Amino acid sequence: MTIHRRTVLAAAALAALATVGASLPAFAAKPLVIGFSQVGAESEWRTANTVSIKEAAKKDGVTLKFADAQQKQENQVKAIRSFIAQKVDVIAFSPVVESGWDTVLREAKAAKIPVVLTDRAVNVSDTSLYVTFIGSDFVEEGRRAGKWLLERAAKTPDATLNIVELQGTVGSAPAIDRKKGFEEVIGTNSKLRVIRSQTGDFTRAKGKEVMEAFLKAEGKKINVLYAHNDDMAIGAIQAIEEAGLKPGTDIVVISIDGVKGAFEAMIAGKLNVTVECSPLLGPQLMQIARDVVAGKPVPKRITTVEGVFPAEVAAKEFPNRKY
Ligand code: GYE
Repeated sequence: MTIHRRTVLAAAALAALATVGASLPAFAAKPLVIGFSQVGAESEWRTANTVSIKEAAKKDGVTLKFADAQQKQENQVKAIRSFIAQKVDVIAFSPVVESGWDTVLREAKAAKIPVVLTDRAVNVSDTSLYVTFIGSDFVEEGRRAGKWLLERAAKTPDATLNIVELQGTVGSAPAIDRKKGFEEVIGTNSKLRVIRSQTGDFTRAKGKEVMEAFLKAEGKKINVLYAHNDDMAIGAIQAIEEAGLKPGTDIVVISIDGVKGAFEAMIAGKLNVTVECSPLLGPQLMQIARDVVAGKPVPKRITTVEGVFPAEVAAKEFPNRKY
C-alpha cells in the first residue's frame, strides 16, 4: 500500500466516523429531564392525565421523574425540593390546591429551574415564579354547566329548581372556579337555587357519601345535582338509585370532565350532560419544556380547547373518546 493510498483510506475512515459520530449517543443532545409532581389518582380524569404525560415523555425520549403526591400538598413540596436537588431541567406540577406555593417556587427560581404548571393554577403574588400554565379554563367550564341548566330550565319557566352541588377538593383551582362560573350564570334566573353545597373531594366514594347526606336532608326536594367532576356524579348516581329515585329523570345530573364513565352513564340515561375538560396535556407539556430549555418565548397561559356533551349525543360520540 502506497503512502498516498493509506492517506486516502485514513481520510475516508475519518469521514465515515464523522458521519456515524453525528448519530452516536455521545454526540447527541442530552435527553431532557422533567420532574413532574402529580396530584394523585383520585379520578378517571387524573389517571388519563398521568398516562398522557408518561406516554408523551416516552415518545419524545424525555427522562421523566414522576412523583404521586396522594392528594397532599406537603408531598408535592417535598417532590419539588427533590427535583431541585437532582437539578432537573424543568419542573412541572399540577398543584393540588391554589395557595401556599411561594416559598418552594422561590427555591426553584433561585436554582434557575423553570417551572411549568399543568392542569391547575396557583395563587402566588409573583407570577414570574412559573413560566407558563397549560390547562383548562375552569370558570368557563362552570359557566357551560350553568348555561346548559338555564336552557333546560327555560322549558319549565314557572318551576323552581333546587340544586345540590358536589364541590371538588377544597382550595383547588377547579373547585373554586367551577363553583364561581356556575353561580355567575344561574344567578341570572331566580328560579334556580343552590340548596346544599359540599365537597366530595373529586372521588366516587366521597361523591356517593355526600349525596346520601343530601338525600337524607332534602329528599325529593332535590331537582338537580351539579357535580364538579364525573367521578363524584357517578358516585352520587349510585346514592340516588339506592334512595329509590331515578338519576337523569327524577334528579337531573350535570357534571364536568367527559371521561368514558360519564358517557356510559349518559348512554344508560343516568347522567344528563358532561362538560369536557381534557386531561391529554402530555404532548403540550413536552413541547413547552423543550421550548423553555431552548430559550424560546412561551405564552404565560395555554388554554385547552373543549366542548359540551349532552346525553343525546353520547352514543354517537362514545367511540371517539380518548379518555
Ligand atoms: O376535573 C377532576 C380531577 O384538576 C381538572 O381534577 C382537574 C380535576 C378533574 O380530580 O376529575
